[in-house]
Amino acid sequence: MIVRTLEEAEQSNRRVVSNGWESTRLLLKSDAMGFSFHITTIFAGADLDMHYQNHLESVYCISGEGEIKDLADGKVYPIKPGTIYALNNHDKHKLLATTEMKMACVFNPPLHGKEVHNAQGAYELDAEAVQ
Ligand code: 9YT
Repeated sequence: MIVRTLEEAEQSNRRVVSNGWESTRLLLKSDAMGFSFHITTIFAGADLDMHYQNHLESVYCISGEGEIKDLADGKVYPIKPGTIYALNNHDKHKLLATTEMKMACVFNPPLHGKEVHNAQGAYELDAEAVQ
């Protein structure tokens, strides 16, 4: 069994800070669960273009407000606490944070730990792992 707290993980190398967001990766590939699980903060005003070509991701909004735009058809969906979106088609998307947003994110396949977005807004499959 694996038991961790967000508080302790935030003090470790499981926390990654990037442009417009920070993410604490509570479960990673090395935990052998078949997915990774992260608590991510999107900073207020962030405008992120992403395209997870190598991963499926689902994102549940815990707090804060914003919107997600499907860049394939231009549809915009509001995000508020209780909203989940799933990028089941590796959907190219834009995430806008009206306020700071706390999100619970699940990735399949699981992340290694150090991933940040490449020029296409994707994560590479062979990123550096953390312990
Ligand atoms: C919602 C989203 O994709 N934010 C970017 C960070 C990502 N969720 C992560 O690495 O935890």
